[in-house]
Amino acid sequence: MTGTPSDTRPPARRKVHTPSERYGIPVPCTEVTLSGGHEPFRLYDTSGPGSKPEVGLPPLRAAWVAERGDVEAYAGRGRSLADDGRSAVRRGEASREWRGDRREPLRAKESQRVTQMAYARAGITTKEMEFVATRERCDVELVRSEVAAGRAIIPSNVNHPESEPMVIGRAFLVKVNANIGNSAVTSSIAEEVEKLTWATRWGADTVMDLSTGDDIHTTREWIVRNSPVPIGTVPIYQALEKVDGDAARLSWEVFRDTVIEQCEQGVDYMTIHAGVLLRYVPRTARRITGIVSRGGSIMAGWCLAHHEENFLYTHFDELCEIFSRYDVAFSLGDGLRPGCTADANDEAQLSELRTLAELTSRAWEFDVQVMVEGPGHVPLDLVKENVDLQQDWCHGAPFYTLGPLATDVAPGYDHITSAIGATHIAWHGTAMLCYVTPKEHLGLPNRDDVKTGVITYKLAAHAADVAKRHPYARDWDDALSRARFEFRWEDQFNLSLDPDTARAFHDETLPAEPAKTAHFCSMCGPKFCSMRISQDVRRYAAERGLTDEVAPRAGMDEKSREFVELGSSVYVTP
Ligand code: IRN
Ligand code: FE2
Repeated sequence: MTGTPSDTRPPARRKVHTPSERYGIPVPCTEVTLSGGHEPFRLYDTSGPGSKPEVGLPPLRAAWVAERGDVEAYAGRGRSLADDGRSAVRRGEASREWRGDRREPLRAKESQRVTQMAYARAGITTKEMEFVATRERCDVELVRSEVAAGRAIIPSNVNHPESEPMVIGRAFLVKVNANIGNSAVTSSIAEEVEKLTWATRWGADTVMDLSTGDDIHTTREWIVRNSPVPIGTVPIYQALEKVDGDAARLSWEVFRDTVIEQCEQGVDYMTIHAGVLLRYVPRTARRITGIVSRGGSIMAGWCLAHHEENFLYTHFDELCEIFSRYDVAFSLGDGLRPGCTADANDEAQLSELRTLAELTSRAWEFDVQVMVEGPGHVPLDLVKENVDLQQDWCHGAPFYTLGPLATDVAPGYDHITSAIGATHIAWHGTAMLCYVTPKEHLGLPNRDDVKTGVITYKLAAHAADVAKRHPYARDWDDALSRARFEFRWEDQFNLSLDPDTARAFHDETLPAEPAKTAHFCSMCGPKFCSMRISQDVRRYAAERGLTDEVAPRAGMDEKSREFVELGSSVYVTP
């Protein structure tokens, strides 16, 4: 594995590359070397090649974008808008050489649409699609046709050549997004890059930079240049900073310029709360928790202050034009999502969803890729209805849900309350899950919270993949189960989602090296290990040429004879 200083993965896990079928593109994965003559096992890998933060990652896709011949470099506006970087300089971070914004941004040549959807619909199989098919171990035609139909997206801004393509769609592995980002109160740029690297190391498939406060532009530049996964943002947050936090002063123009600035930097998808219509706002009045979406409340505030329709809705076609020139995907925001189980699936939420469905179709007219955001807080019995309605109304566009939390009573454990809902919703067809950390509703996640959130969501996503009978998912489970049954402890650790924790827990009670090959662990001890006993049963059967089915009976008959012959009795004489 590429070595960041914090990288403690054992050498039994290493990055290898599988060449893609047609173009021979090297596609990374983690290879786990197994003991006992077992074939190595390959895991999906999101960690990227590793980078020095001040240099950034190599531009893997730059040549692919260039050779299509449909983009041009131009003098972008990002640079002039980058003056918020000055406070980073004041904080002493300028000593790190900042590469960002020196490159000229790319955009589509006049009247071209450079989206993966446009190519897919034209019958073109891009290198991005091929990369994705190799990663997912599926036919590239499945990728192309799902993207063409709008049922899957490959977020891939032409200005984020550092990203390793990935696909979001219900026909593919369920993906996990991790949110990072500083707030006005805490955390530096370097810390945010570190969180990005940390999140992708544990398997985050995309990362959203939700920075607010100072240095939004500079922070994002560092994040995009160092990110091997697609980056998402909520541009209304930065637009609000530009008008000093006064939602009423927002305008389409300020918002549009912010979006273009972020398109030029390479943001791959953007949350746009265009479904919060003026007439829907009163429908939230009787809720317990009103509007909990930040973007949603900003837009609701604007609509009420001006008594006008949401400018994201009225200017939606212009946004589509812009997105189609960079290949930025919409993540249609659920600004009216429920913030508690009592508010789930109410009229406000479903009205917005109907509008998001209308906007999905409009974006597709521009060949712009779309996913639709979903709740929030939903009791388990209402989870399936959410997916079914979204899939039906939005013509199969990928669903991207936040949790949902299945109950509201466990602050401090909301990664778990939400993973319960997330597993169900992913099983029923959600394509990507937005993680929730233990700090949800309480504070800004630190490094440990990011890891806990990612691992918790990876297991929710994987449980859904297993339930959806994704062949790769079961293979992984089976490889680990075999290792467990055969007491290949190291293999078990190395195949697990979090080898460090698995190993540490085991070593807490049995730290000695021989315990790594022992046929028991400290949970049941050597005498009561069910796996050891069933191995004995199998050995007994094999030695006597019995099938597994009759072995226990025959074994017991023999044992009982031995027992009786020894003169033992279970009866206690009175
Ligand atoms: C995902 C699904 N529904 C909401 N999300 C995410 O919530 C969204 O992508 C963003 O990362 C985060 C905050 O969104 P609001 O609160 O501005 O809606
Ligand atoms: Fe919440």
